[in-house]
Amino acid sequence: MNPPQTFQLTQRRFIRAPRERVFDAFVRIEHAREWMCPRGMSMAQCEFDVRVGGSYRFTMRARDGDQFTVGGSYREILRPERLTYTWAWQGENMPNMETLITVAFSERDGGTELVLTHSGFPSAAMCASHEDGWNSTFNRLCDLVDARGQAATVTLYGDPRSTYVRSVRMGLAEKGVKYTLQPAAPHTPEVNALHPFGRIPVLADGPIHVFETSAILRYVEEAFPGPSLLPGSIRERARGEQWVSALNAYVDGPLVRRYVLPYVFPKDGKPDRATIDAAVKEMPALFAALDAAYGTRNFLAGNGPTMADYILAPMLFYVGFFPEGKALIANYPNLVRGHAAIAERASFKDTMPPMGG
Ligand SMILES: N[C@@H](CCC(=O)N[C@@H](CS)C(=O)NCC(=O)O)C(=O)O
Repeated sequence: MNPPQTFQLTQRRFIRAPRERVFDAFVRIEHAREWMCPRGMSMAQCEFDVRVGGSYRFTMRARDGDQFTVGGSYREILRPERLTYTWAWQGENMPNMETLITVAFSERDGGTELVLTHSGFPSAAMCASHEDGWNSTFNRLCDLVDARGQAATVTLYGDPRSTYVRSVRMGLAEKGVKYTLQPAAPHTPEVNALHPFGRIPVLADGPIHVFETSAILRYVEEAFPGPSLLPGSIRERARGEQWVSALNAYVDGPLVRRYVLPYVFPKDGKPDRATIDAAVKEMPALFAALDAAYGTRNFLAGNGPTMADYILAPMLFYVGFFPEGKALIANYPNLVRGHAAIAERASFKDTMPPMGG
């Protein structure tokens, strides 16, 4: 009888750190507990007996308290070239299977090329379900051993003059996430390859790509520790979500696409007056809605700045540069006060778009 078919995944990562350092990150418990689980999780408990035949076991804990325990035994320990160990999820609701992991470490371009082979999955779906977990886990390994830390894995593609790019930059700054800003214009081959509609921003976290500002900010919120980008209560989170959606659907169009952009990119040397004038007519109702949303607070939702504020602030910043927008905003004191509160923050000041040119 033929043995049952099994499936395997292979991942390659170039890591800017010496091979010994990368190898040790797998076998030294004090290093492993810093990275050996996907982003947004922590190592709750960890035991390593690193010798051939020795066993290991560790528990990953998600933010919501869910725990996942994995264990196995070491088959081969060849520092710094190769490590082989078994991997089995434990607990009642986990798949009952023992898989095998081989990690090969080779020196390349002053760093290490790591090749992970995770084999023995009983189904293609089970195999595929481990892909993102390893991607995210290796991002953390890079954060730990690459001298550039998170900036080695987190890249934001976009133009720093874009309102939405700035919103993400503000969220990253508020969260304390280091990143590389990769200048990229909409609808270029580079962006089209990452975003099906060719828009900016796109966030890359190693091989993981996320597009759409609100999705990116959510990813940043859940993947990284640091101050929350969301309000604390269910009601306020819904309020924040409501404003994120409304800003994208009803506010960005008239304020940015049909008011700011015709000034910034005049057609035939002249701003398109008809489009601008029509957008100006929409402004009082928009500003009144936002003013009411602020009420006596300085934020659109909750008691501190959140995603909705990071999406609105870059839009208002540009509107205030042009005469009609500037004059109209001044009639809405809560809006003025709320914007002034965000404009005070380092995340706003440090992401000023380059002007002119
Ligand atoms: N809904 C998208 C909007 C992104 C967007 O429109 N970005 C602008 C730059 S601020 C862009 O890529 N514009 C190109 C275009 O409109 O085709 C998001 O939330 O990220």
